[in-house]
Amino acid sequence: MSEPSAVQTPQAFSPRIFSGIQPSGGLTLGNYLGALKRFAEKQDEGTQTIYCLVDMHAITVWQDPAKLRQQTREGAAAFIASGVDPARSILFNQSQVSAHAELAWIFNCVARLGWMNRMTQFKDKAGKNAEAASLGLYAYPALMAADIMAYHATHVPVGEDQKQHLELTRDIAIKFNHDYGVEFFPIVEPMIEGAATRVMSLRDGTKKMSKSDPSDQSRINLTDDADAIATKIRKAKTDAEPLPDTLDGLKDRPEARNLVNIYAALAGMSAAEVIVENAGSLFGTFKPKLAELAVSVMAPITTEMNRLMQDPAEIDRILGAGADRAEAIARPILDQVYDITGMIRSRR
Ligand code: AQP
Repeated sequence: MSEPSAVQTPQAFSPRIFSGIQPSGGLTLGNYLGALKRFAEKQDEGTQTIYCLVDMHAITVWQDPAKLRQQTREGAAAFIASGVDPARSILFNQSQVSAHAELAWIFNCVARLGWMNRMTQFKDKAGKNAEAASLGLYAYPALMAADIMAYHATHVPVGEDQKQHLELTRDIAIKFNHDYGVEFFPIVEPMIEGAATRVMSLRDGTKKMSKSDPSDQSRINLTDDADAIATKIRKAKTDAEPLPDTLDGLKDRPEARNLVNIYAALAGMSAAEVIVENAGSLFGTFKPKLAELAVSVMAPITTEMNRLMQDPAEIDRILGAGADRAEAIARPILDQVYDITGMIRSRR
């Protein structure tokens, strides 16, 4: 008998994993620990994995065209350097498969304004001047639902920050199925797992580490060299207390908790194990140890990314081949959506 899949599907859909990352800037340690590292692990567990550079999501805020192209290739290099194998996973950029945009329109007509108004990411990103935000930024979660549902994906590995969007994806699928009287879209399961589901800023332990934070000191970029990583960790905001001997002792110490979580995720340990191993350590001792670990994990990834970036044509070829494979799955699903919704498809 074969091993049971690590992914359990609650209904009559074959397990299929989909996830994406925006090429809206250089990727961070948060993207690596919360997403990329886990994407490679999921691929190695044997479920079909589809991964996407969501360039159409990226333009919901202004992107310089030349930079967007560069960041998309760099993102693809980051996926591959992190262990995503384009022969075993499907790796492509979103805009090459028009099913995403087509299904997003239909979902725009399923999702309710009241649901969109509750999305905290829109509020965070639009800030105080929501009137000036793009319509695309507002509709972002419907496009994300389309990304996932265009493949009938059942499981989505993401960081904690995407939980609300995945709940909306479920709501859209439920409403579509209900309105049209079908069991067509699966109800997706978020996979928010591991010691670093929310890596925080190195300057403020209450804020998510983000590629768009104006302070470069707040994040570790996948392109940072060993010196930059060590300096950023050394300068990371902390407190003067030693590490406690139980996790409870980190309750009101967000910066300390963040560094412990990062250490745990990089070392493949639980945060509790890190505390047991380092109880009583001052940050003067813990930070160099963390820096050494971070460099040893990140340096091979950065080196491999740099090597892959020497050949942008090969990256474009990989993305194109991935898009062909993605299209072959999404197109028949879209054809059925048009049929279900009553759209005539009579072209030969
Ligand atoms: N700090 C984080 N900790 C854990 N996971 C994270 N992710 C992002 N930041 C962290 C996860 O990475 C995946 C891709 O995210 P994204 O690029 O599509 O968008 P985002 O979540 O909005 O990430 P950023 O870095 O904050 O981008 P900007 O600054 O452009 O908005 C997701 O699975 C996310 O959970």
